[in-house]
Amino acid sequence: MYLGIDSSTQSLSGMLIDLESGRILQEASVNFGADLPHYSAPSGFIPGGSNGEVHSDPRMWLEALDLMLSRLSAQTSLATVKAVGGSGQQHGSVYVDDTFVSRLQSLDSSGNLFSQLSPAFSRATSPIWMDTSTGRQCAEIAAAVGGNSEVCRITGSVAVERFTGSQIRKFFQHDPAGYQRTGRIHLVSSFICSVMSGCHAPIDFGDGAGMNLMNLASCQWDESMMSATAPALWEKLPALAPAGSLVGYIADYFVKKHGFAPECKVGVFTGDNPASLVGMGATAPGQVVISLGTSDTFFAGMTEPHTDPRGFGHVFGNPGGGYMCLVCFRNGSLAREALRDQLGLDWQDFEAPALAVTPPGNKGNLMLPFFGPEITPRRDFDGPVRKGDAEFEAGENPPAQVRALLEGQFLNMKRHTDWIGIKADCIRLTGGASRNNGIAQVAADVFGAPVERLSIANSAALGAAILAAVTDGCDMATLQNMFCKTAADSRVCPTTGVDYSHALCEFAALLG
Ligand code: ADP
Ligand code: XUL
Repeated sequence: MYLGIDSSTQSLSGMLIDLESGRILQEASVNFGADLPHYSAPSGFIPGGSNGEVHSDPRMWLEALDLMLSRLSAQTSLATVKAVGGSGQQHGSVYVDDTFVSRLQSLDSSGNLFSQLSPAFSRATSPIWMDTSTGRQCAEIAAAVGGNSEVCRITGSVAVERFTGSQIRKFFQHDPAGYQRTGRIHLVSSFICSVMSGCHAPIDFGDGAGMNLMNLASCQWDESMMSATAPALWEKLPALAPAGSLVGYIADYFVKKHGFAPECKVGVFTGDNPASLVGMGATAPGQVVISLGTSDTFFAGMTEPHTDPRGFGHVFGNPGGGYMCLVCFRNGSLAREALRDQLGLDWQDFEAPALAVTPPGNKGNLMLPFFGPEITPRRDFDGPVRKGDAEFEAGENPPAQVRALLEGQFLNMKRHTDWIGIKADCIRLTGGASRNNGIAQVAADVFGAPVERLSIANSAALGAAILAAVTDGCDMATLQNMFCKTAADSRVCPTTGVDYSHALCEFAALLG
């Protein structure tokens, strides 16, 4: 039995897989908004941050970890779990002082994680990937290393607001004493892994590449990027290690509290997107994945690291070896939810009547589908921009609004992934919104390719569980053949005769 843990934006989930039967044994999930309402973070982050700041409370992640493991162990004994692997929302960072490891090692299993570990936080809240507040710090970092093309050459991405480097620089500038007090800066992934293993865990090359600090060619922290970011940073960053590396054995707290065996291994955790690449069986180059979670992402394995000339896409380490490309869109599920709620609809209404009564192309009604700041392209929007007939532009005609939002999201995705140069024969779809057949149909139509979904929906947690087994000596490709099967009736083919090339030009013109 292997356990995968995914700590994502809106929830923390666990998945137990069994290699003998090739099946999932159990899943458990904690939704931050619904299960932990006392953090006042209905979508997993603290609302109302100023100037684009988006933070989460790391105590919430700890409380969720205990709760998820209690739920899982109430259903299945965890005593035969041979290894734990994991993934976390990318870029988010957790700041701890020098007492962190001693606190980890003296955890009392009659208490809980969040109250015993919270005194170790040297920054009370954690900036997450939705944060767009560090434009100034990005410009300073890029200037210090000779421009964004140099940052991109070294790290695989230009200096990006949500990436950890500019967030660290902002903390150093705004709270130098807090920065000084910080002994280690973890990513969400390496933070949860540290808690599970009772020591400072390393960061893998998939998540490490999302920091603007790792040299993509050498997979080492880059001297010039670190000195452009903040002083003495090399003392505060965890080690780097390939995916599948062993970090250690599970901490005694989890043995006593949740019933793990002391010999249960803990593998290095990775980012949710690299884990999803594993869980979608897409680590080998050629297979494109679209994930429709809180963020919408488009990613694929890559042999050589070529970068996005527009500067919006990224190259990360691929847990299967080599590289992966990734483009992330901030207005994903939360934009779909905003429109759904504005129109008083539910998800079923998206499929029918909305998409059923409107034709592909939406009679020329087009939307820039941004309900807040967007990162691809990087723009601050206050709300969607509509272009079409008078009724549509006035926000009326709900079915046309729904279709315009979805077509706009996929047209924007198509436009900003053209640099990758993969013409996919078939696209694999995952994430919460992928179960919606109407949304899947719009994706197939806009990309002009069939889409399919896997029988296991939570691909990040599945990828994390597969990586746990890899840590224990299993072969990744064999496990992917076993678990990453497409669901029987999940394939959606593009509608005959539909062509979005004109709409794509119109969309690009509207975007400007
Ligand atoms: P994350 O891992 O980023 O926290 P998930 O991949 O779990 O997010 O996706 C959660 C989102 O999926 C929810 O915010 C919700 O908007 C969306 N979702 C869930 N079910 C549906 C559905 N049937 N149709 C469209 N969207 C859905
Ligand atoms: C990727 C990104 C998001 C987060 C949260 O660059 O910012 O996809 O990983 O899912």
